[in-house]
Amino acid sequence: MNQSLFKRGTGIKDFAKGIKKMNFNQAQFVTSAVNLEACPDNSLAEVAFAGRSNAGKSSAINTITGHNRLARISKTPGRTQLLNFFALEEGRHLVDLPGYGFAKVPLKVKDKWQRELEQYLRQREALVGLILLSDIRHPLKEFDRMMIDWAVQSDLPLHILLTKSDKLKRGAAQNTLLAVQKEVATLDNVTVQLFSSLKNVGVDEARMKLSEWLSSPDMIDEANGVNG
Ligand SMILES: Nc1nc2c(ncn2[C@@H]2O[C@H](COP(=O)(O)OP(=O)(O)OP(=O)(O)O)[C@@H](O)[C@H]2O)c(=O)[nH]1
Ligand SMILES: [Mg+2]
Repeated sequence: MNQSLFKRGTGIKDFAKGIKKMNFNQAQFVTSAVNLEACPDNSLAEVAFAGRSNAGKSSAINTITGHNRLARISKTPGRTQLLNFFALEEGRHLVDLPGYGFAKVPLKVKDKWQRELEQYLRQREALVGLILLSDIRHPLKEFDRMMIDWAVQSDLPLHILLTKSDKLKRGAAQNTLLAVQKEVATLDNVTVQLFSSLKNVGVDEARMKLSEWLSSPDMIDEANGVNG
């Protein structure tokens, strides 16, 4: 029963396959796009960070890149209202998406945003994977589940970060991880891990997943020494 759990686990062995590790510390802000048309046109591969408002998307981008204030963090939910692009190197991006399900945004604005977001997710060719952030204290709410279903149907790999894991005791955090792992075990290309920006939990594991997705075939060859 648990076989698939092992199969889908990330591990050090992934780097043995010759995945090029991205240089996260070099991340730079590129642009804030209001819609799909405004997104950078030089993108070869990008990973988007999605999740409910306040889940910790911007914090995670800062932690993963080792920058304090690359992505803007706020105590007021709904802070991120544009598609914010960060380049790790030319043409390889992380994208900070606006949070969904934020109640205080006027309905009209919310609808518009939902549409822009949907258009980006459906039509963005450079998109190679989704990081779904979900607060460990109330994981996988309705919107999260919709996002997972959509990713599976669209053949887009999805990796869940159970964020703010520092808010739970170790045992409770592990139990939640196991429960969520069990829930997604039958889904192709859906993985889960614990994450805390505050305590630097799961940063290497998340970087590994991003490197795996963002390495295009030619970069993997390069890492394997195929091209010299
Ligand atoms: N304890 C704890 N708090 C965190 C962690 N990550 C983020 N937070 C806090 O959670 C709040 C929201 O964080 P953001 O990173 O702005 O969340 P977001 O998902 O980008 O929010 P929106 O842009 O509104 O969608 C902030 O007050 C952060 O300080 C964490 O790992 N642990
Ligand atoms: Mg944000």
